[in-house]
Order: sequence, then structure tokens, then C-alpha cells
Amino acid sequence: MATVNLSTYDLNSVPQGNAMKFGIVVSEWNYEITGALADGASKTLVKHGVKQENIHIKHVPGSFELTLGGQFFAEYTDVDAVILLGCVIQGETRHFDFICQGVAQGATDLNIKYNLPVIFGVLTTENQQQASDRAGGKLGNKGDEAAVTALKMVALQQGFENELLVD
Ligand code: DLZ
Repeated sequence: MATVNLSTYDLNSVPQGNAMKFGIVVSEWNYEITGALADGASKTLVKHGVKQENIHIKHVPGSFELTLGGQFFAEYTDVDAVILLGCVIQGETRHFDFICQGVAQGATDLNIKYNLPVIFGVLTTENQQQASDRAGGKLGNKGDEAAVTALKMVALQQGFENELLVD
């Protein structure tokens, strides 16, 4: 089966982030994966004009804590968007399901509660290989994709705030 690099995107379609600020919350569980996601997200933001000093990275113990980490950014900072980065790998128990459900719903709730783009950059995989493939491996880097999504959502919001019609 042919492999597809999920992180391929049209560079010209990504807004410039020169005046934008971002918070990134990174889970320490599976850090060899989540660290690579954070690296990808950070580099992608910089590639699209975001100043290094406007990228704020904080760590939480596990993916379940990503929601509260995101809430701290929303409550205590003036970032334009938050990127949540984690990696949950299926184990023998149902822990996987509860963590995935919790953080997915938590991220959704934050978006709505704060009217703030909170990007879901959590890998939910069956094994380590699937995670590596998506953290800088043959299927790209989900952190890059999360950064592009964040840039697009901030630009969309700013368009609404400036009463510009956006396609
Ligand atoms: C406990 C746990 C397990 C079993 N697996 C993962 C995982 O694959 N990825 C991850 O990010 N975190 C895991 N955790 C930790 C939980 O996210 C959380 O930190 C603990 O349940 C404490 O709230």
C-alpha cells in the first residue's frame, strides 16, 4: 500500500503568524514521540513567521492533563491559540479509551468556553510504530499539522474580529 505523508500542505495557503502568540502544551508520557511533535509544531510556526519569543511551551505529566494545561494558557496568558500535543498508545486495559475520550472532549470544551482555538494534536495509536510514523516518520509530523491548523484558526478568528468576510 502506498504511504501518504499526512503533513504535506500548500505553503501558500498558510497565514503569516508574525503578530501571533501561541501556547503549546506537551505531554511527558511517550516523550520521544511528543517531543518530536513539539519540535515539529514549533519549527512550523517559526517557518510561517511566528517569533520564537511568542511560542510558549509547557509540559504536563500525561495526555489526560493536556486539557487543564490548555485551560491555564487560556486563563493566565494572552496567547491567540493553544496546541495540545500528546500520544496515547493502546494498552491491555481500557485506560486508553478514557484518556482519549477525556482529552478530546476537554479540548472541544476549551474551544467553546474560551472562544479560543485549542488544537487537538494527540496521537491515538495501536502501537509505538504507528506513533513514530506520525511524529517525523514516513507519515509526516502531526505537530506540523497542528501548527498549521492553529495558524489558520487564528487568522480565521482575526478575520471575523476585523469584520472581514472570509471564504
Ligand atoms: C496512565 C497512562 C497510560 C496507561 N498511558 C498513557 C499514554 O499512553 N499516553 C499518555 O499521554 N498518558 C498515559 N497515561 C497517563 C495519563 O494521561 C495521566 O497522566 C494519568 O492517568 C494521571 O491523570
